[in-house]
Amino acid sequence: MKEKLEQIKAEAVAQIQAADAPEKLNDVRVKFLGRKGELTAVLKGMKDVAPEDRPKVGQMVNDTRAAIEQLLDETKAKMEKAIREQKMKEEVIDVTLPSKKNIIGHRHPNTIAQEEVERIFVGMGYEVIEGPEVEYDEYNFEKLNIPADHPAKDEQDTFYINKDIVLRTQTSPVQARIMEQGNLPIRMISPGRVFRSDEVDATHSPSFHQIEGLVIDKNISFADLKGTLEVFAKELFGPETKTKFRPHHFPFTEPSAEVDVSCFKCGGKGCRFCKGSGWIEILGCGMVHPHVLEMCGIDPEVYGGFAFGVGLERIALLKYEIDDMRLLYENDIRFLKQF
Ligand code: 2U9
Repeated sequence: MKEKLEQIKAEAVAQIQAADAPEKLNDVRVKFLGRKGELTAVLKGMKDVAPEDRPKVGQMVNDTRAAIEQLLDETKAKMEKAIREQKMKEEVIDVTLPSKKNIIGHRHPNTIAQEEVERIFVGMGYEVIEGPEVEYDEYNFEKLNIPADHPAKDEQDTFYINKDIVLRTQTSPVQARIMEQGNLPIRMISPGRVFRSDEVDATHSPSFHQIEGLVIDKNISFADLKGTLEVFAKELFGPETKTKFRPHHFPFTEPSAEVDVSCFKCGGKGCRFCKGSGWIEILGCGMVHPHVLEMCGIDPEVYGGFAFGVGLERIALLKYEIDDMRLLYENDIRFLKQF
């Protein structure tokens, strides 16, 4: 019996040592210790053992079972540890590798230019106020001193929704609405999309963007307008920039002017960029017409103010030396990424 048990134990040990996976160990466990296993078969044969030898044989069987069980447990633990270590090695995370990049697009040159203009005026104490793109004719034209028979109202220049409602042709109606609210003084800019029935070419589009500014207070003079726009031009195009105010006409301002800046490419000597003149036109401006003040509920005897308007695309084209406005609307990421 003793030999038989030793033989079983040796066989089990050999098979445990040969096992190369936890499942194989389980097979060995079933084969030797299971209900139909070899050791159980020995126990069942106890009835043939002389009663006086039974405790001794029983002890031997238990010792053999314990030894096999212990070896199985130890080998299983070793095996699982090795597997875990191997896995840790294979799954190692290199935290120094660059992370996956999200494709997040790029800010549009118009947006960059708008934020730059906003930064400059907010720095001078202006509020940024936006308004509706679809407007009453009354606010877009009438209150801005553009009466029914004015050529600016021409059907060919304006998108009409019906006879009273238009796609705004300028952002001035936003300012007319703020004036009507009557909280004075006013120091505001209104950026936004405007619409005019223009053919598309290198410098025109039926939809473009403006930023208009308005200041209403007591004792505002043309000197305030000049000083403000000189600061603006220097901030936008550099401290060496000179400004030139040329008389002009707008229905909503009197007197009115167009403003040129010295060419920031050649410094004013004349080059291809400024078409040899040394100057580049950037905006229109003027003192708010008394009639506009009156129509918006402000007493022109007490209050006065100035206003100005810039085309955002024009600023973007100049600042980033883009020679065709259509590039701004194609949204080709290869183009946009350059700014
Ligand atoms: C109110 C009163 C007056 C806004 C002004 C201009 C001059 C101007 C153009 C620039 C290029 C339009 O985008 S553009 O084509 N604008 O020259 N805009 S004064 O005057 C106002 C605005 C609101 C109540």
